[in-house]
Amino acid sequence: MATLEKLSSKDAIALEEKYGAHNYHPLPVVLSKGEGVFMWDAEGKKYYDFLSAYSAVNQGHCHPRIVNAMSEQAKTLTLTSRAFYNDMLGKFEKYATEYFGFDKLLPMNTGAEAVETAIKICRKWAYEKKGIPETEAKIVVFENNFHGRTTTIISFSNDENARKNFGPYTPGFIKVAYNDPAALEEVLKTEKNIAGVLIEPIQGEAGVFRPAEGYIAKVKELCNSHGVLFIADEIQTGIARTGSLLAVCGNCSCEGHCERQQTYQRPDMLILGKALSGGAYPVSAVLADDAVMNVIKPGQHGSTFGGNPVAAAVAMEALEVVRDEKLAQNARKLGELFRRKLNDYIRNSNIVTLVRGKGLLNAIVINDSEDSSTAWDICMALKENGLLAKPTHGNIIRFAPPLVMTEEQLLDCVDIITKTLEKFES
Ligand code: IF1
Repeated sequence: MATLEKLSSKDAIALEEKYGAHNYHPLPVVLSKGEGVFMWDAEGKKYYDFLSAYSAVNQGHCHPRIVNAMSEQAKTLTLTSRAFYNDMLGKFEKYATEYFGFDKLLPMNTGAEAVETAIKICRKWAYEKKGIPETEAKIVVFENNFHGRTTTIISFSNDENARKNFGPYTPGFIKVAYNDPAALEEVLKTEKNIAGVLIEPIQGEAGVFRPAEGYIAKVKELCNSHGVLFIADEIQTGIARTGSLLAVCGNCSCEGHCERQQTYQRPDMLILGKALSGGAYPVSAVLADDAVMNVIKPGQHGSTFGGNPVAAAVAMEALEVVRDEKLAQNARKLGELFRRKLNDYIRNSNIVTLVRGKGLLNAIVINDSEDSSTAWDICMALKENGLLAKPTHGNIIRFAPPLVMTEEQLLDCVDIITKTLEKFES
């Protein structure tokens, strides 16, 4: 079988079924090409992408500038390891730290690795700067969190499917209710040896759950007053997805770092992944200031591929595209339009309960039980009608198109979605 030989959808699925581990339950569509907001299946049928690879492809599929940066760098130098310097990493670190407004960056590859990195830095900081007794540090996390799939990260998940039979679990985490400032305050007041608070500014896997206005500001304030690190996992919400560069930027929709301190809840550690590369390559990172990042010394953390020259070139270009194409502003504008149009529909709907989200990270809740197949059936029908989205939790459908979408395209998609939903009304 030649590597680039084209397979039919049926054959491609059969191969995965037979030779691949069954750790996913994909929608039965086999994609073979992507461009901007569109994807094509193996038979050439065209679809709007309404998932963006879980918000990794914010800049659109195969963005020519990102692909060009990747291929030019791939022809020149791909990997050195960190045993030696490469002439791209420092440029990326300077670019990204200025872009996000932090002193330093630590590069990794996947989101889960960056979360692990932040946990390690937080613990080390707690022992060396805060004087917490060794092995006693605790990190506060939240009910229904999703931060990845390593053994440590699933240790503090409350999704049984993600967790069960993968123990023994890593200790040192305290779970509190999300969107409940009093619960967090209580834990910070009563528990000893808390090192940090790890939070998603909007909970993605939980069904695009957006906390009350002012909640994140309160979390930051509580972290500051108790001397613990405020750690934001913006792997899914970051890089313009929610209508600002970061979800912690609040109301500000400028592209790139700015000093609008009233709405910006600056984290002590910022975790990025996914769209940091526009989906072209696995690139993740942790950003922090010197007082935190400098606890890491040579030999204490790293990765063979982290900070490789292709990743550096791709990430710089991906961030530059976000700024040049004003993707945060576009996500904000189209997100408002999308929710307005869907709310118009929902007013007279029995099948959809509500639409929620921020920017172009949205979800609808289907009026059926969590174990029903309705959301799945709707996604199958959307697929037939040329739009790809995925259910979460049985009764929620996430809608997260690439941010390079035009208003005309979005209205076309709203049309597909509402016409599809109409068929499910009772
Ligand atoms: C899968 C969800 C999205 C994340 C946050 C860290 C990571 C993720 C906030 C880890 C990853 C993914 C992974 C993907 C499904 C997906 C997801 F449905 F589970 F919640 F996006 F919505 N922090 N999210 O959302 O990043 O190691 O995967 O690079 O298939 O597990 P990763």
